[in-house]
Amino acid sequence: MKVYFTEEWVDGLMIGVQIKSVVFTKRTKYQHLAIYDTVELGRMLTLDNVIQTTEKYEYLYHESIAHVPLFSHENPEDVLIIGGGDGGTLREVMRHPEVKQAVMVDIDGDVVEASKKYLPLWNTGFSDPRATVLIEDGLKFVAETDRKFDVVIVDSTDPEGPGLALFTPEFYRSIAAILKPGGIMCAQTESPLAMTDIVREIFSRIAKVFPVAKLYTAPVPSYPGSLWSFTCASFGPDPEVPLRKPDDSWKLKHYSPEIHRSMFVLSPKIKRDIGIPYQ
Ligand code: SPD
Repeated sequence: MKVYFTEEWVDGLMIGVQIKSVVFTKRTKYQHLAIYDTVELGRMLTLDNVIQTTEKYEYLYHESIAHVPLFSHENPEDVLIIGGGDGGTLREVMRHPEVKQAVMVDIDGDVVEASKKYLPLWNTGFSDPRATVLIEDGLKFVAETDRKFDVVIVDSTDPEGPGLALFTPEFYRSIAAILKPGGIMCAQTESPLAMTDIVREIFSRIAKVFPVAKLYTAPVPSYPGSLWSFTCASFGPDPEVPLRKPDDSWKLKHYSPEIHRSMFVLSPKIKRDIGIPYQ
């Protein structure tokens, strides 16, 4: 018998992923966590029945959310990741030799522990001596910390449940306050094809706080719409321009300086739908 995990992407449209086995499940303090082995997507982590990361496609998301802000910053020594409990973003951040300290703040310690144990492809950054993992509320951390960062990456869940607070104007204002001069924020900002109204609202909130706010996209076939957006924002630096390039030894699968620039090229429809004010 074939067993499928299903996720309703939008009203009237569902994705089904055939499951080989259930690796781990837990109702944590915040959400329902599940890790599966699947027929087509390899290992897969879901939270509240929403696919967060899959072995087959995780590189598209994590290389895009990490390397765009890091390569467009002059010297990213101090990096903050809010969310990112599976470890994929931390893994990509730790590839950069410029990074002296990376702090990852995730609200759900169970997600971090399960990822360390069951997601070997994602978890290599956790053991890097430059990395510190804090199990705390990201909204509270950015509002209260005295530390300043060169790059802040918001690798959140969708704007529902525990993730909702990480899309508020208050949160973006707190991030603006903890960026060093020349700093860059990068947030995952949902699907411009499947969730147009939500992306439009999130982008407008970010653009009200930061004078430079640029949306870019990457294909992520396991997420609604199969095209995902990220928004980089700053008080000066242009996130479209890569200042360095990855070492060949990193063996990246998606990111390159050419892809970096191309990710900011948006279709006329996406620009119109989201209200992108630049060419
Ligand atoms: N619809 C799911 C969006 C998930 C975005 N965050 C994924 C976290 C991967 N590190």
